[in-house]
Amino acid sequence: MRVVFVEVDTERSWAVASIGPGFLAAYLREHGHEVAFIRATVELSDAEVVAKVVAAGPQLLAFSLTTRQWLRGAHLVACLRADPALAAVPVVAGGLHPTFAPEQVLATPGFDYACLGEGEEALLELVTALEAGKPTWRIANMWKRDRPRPGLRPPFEPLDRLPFAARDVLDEPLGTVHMCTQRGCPFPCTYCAARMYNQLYDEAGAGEYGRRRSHDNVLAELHALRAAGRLGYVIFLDDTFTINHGWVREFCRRYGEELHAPFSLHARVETVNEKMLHMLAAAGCQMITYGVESGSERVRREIMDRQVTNQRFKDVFQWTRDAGILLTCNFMLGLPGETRDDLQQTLDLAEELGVHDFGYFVFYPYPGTALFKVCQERGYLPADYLTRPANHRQSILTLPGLSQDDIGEYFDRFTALRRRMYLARTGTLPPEEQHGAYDHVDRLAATG
Ligand code: B12
Ligand code: SF4
Repeated sequence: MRVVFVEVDTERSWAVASIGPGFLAAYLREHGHEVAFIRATVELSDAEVVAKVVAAGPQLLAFSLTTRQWLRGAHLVACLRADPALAAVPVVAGGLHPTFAPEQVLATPGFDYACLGEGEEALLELVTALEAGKPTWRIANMWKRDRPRPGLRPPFEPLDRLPFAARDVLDEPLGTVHMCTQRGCPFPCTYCAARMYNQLYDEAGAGEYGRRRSHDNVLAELHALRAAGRLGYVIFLDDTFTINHGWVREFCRRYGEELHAPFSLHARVETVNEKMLHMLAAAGCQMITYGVESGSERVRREIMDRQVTNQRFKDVFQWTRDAGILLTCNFMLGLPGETRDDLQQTLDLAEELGVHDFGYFVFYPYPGTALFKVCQERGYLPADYLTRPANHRQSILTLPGLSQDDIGEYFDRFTALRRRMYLARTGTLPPEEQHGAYDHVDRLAATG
């Protein structure tokens, strides 16, 4: 069967497409199916997207959707299904949004199946059943419209049995490779949708979601990429790369000896120490992104379920710099229970930490998360939240302690801080290049 994955870009194209389809496409190809990939970039009109998809000749259309991609994704599905050439082509959606808002997805015209959780085996089973003309409503993880919710199959194990990701579907710039070595995160952050996979599988009694690939398997993929002339810079996308110190130690030893390509990763400050940071640097680590999220210890403790102190951030950031690794971090603004004073503390900490760069996002309550429930129960969420954009620049919430203007003001103050940091870095450049850096900051602020 010929499956066409459509990547839905929203305000801008990210440097990598959705990762899930990279795994799914490789798995389908391994089992003899054809896969094509189309990126619906923001420049493309609806008609152009439809024309590209029709030309790709799909027998099944597949969408991977975050909540942010949902609105345009639903719109494009309606446009695609309105075309006579595609009216009878079934549509399946998977990823974070369909997993945690499946009822909404299946109630939306054009969607036939919502995949809950991991998709490799479920999608293969769906494709096989469609091809054979067999019933498709009893496939674990694959919820068919107007049918009962299916059960969950156990997480795929071992991850080493999965084929390496299909790079054409990831649409990476040549030389940069994105790698996933683990699935699942055990931490309890209340705003995070990623950790909800663990909870989903736990509650369904389907098994332990957290798994990691072996060193042999990860390195074999990287060696293959080097042999193909693709290995320039490696971005490890894992939620918390540094979770298991034994795994990281062995990784650093082997990666440093065998590959030593520059790489970046995400970490939590609680999971690193000075020694590990030096090991990572020696192996080729050039940049680490840490989640700071708030400068208010009260907000982190009482609202986010994160017990870490501000001092820990300062210490770990210093150790990271001492190891010669660049730093970036992320902040959130506008959580339920936050005040202007908390936002000021976040801005102050951002300034004090003096990182290479940072991201800052207006809080959006993702379906399935603990903070989504808080917002719903306390009436902060508007009734029509499902039709409002999740753009991370404007809050959709009505909060007692913070107005939209307060959040907007602090969003702008973060943009101004980022401009100042860029200026400090580019101050010695000619004025036109400094303006280029300003434009970059403003573009990011305008597109989230
Ligand atoms: C890598 C990553 C990115 C990458 C790639 C995006 C992507 N969707 O893969 C980039 C940098 C582009 C990115 C950007 C953003 N991201 Co991001 N990202 C991640 C991260 C860290 C890992 C994703 C990943 O690689 N997973 C590994 C793969 C194998 O798992 P998977 O994607 O879940 O796919 C499996 C199943 O879901 C399913 N599946 C997935 N798609 C499909 C499709 C079909 C047809 C089927 C059948 C099954 C299926 O099968 C897959 C294989 O088993 C996740 C956290 C996480 N752990 O999920 C956040 C995460 C997905 N991102 C998130 C967010 C908020 C964003 C941004 C909005 C941030 C921003 N600044 O605005 C943007 C939005 C991007 C967009 N296009 O809309 C949220 C999404 C929450 C939500 N409910 O929507 C997450 C969960 C982080 C979090 N902690 O909450 N992100
Ligand atoms: S550590 Fe990161 S991925 Fe894990 S639950 Fe917290 S925010 Fe989510």
